Amino acid sequence: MPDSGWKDFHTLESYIAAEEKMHPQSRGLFSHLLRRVGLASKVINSKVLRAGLNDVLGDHGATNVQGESQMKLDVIANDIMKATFRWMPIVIGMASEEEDELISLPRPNTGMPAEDHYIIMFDPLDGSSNIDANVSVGTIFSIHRALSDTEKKETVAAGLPDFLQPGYKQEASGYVIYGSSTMFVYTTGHGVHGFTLDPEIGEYILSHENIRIPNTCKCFSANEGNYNKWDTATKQYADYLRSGKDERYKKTTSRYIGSLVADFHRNLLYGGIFLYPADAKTGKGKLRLLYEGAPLAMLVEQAGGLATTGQKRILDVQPTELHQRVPLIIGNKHEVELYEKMVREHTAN
Ligand code: P6P
Repeated sequence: MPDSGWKDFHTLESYIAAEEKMHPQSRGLFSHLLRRVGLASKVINSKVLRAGLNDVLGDHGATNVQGESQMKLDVIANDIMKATFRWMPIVIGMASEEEDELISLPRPNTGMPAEDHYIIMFDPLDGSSNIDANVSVGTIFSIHRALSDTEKKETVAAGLPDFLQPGYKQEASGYVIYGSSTMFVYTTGHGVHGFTLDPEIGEYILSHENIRIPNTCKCFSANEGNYNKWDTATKQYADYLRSGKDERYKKTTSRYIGSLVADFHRNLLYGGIFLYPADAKTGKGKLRLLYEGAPLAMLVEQAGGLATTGQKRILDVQPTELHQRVPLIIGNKHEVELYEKMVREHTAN
């Protein structure tokens, strides 16, 4: 019988179902939530692909809580994410980069304990300032179990503890990159797995199982236009990597897209270090902890890498507010540990 060449293949749905079997007590509700993230991303993908055609480009005219101008696609992607999860009985809250406050959802009488309910946080369309130039953009998501076992919170503040959990407690995290192809990359703590969207059938097909970040620093990724705003340790670190003094960095090249998901995805596959350090003046970073730093930190650690603020492992940072920003240094374990060493040495002097 001639062989057509077809190999066994997993879709996102079948892979999630296979992972679910690792949890015999699972009711499949978490898997359903994860699959819904995949669905939402397909809808967002269809909007991103047609951005130039639907006159959705350009400024939406509003600004978000970050003080950033909202591109129309930001708003559309945010609405798609909210519409996807709002009705799910196991989702009791959402938070978004595009929403000033958290969205607390009524606790239906599911009869299930609190820990079988979840909150989801997301940056619906990261890198959106690049949309008009057709640069890759992405969706980043983070899922935590709900902590409290109370009815619908009467105040937004009462719901906050469910969201202000350290990154090491995430149940799952991932991103979708809308690039030359669309990929869904996620982890539930059992490795990092990548799925490529086949536009002909509208299915995510397993293409990158058990992604491991190569132990080579192929890319140095930072907005070097901010060099003069960096603190001394960061400047010394950048200078050292670029000096070529160390054999490890002889072939390191500078690559910066200015779209976090695209920069992260490239470094995850090729090896490298991404830095968005604190501004020496404000002492603050630009990127947000809960729906950018923490989800990517979970992924990179599952892939053998590391993520730090410079002083602390990102996954150990105890959040204090919904949209808090952190310095983010993320990528190869060797390079992250070298950065932390330089920061310690500089602080000690
Ligand atoms: P800068 C995009 O606006 C974003 O939030 C991230 O996707 C990206 O890593 C960062 O900002 C780029 O910031 O200051 O280098 O333009």
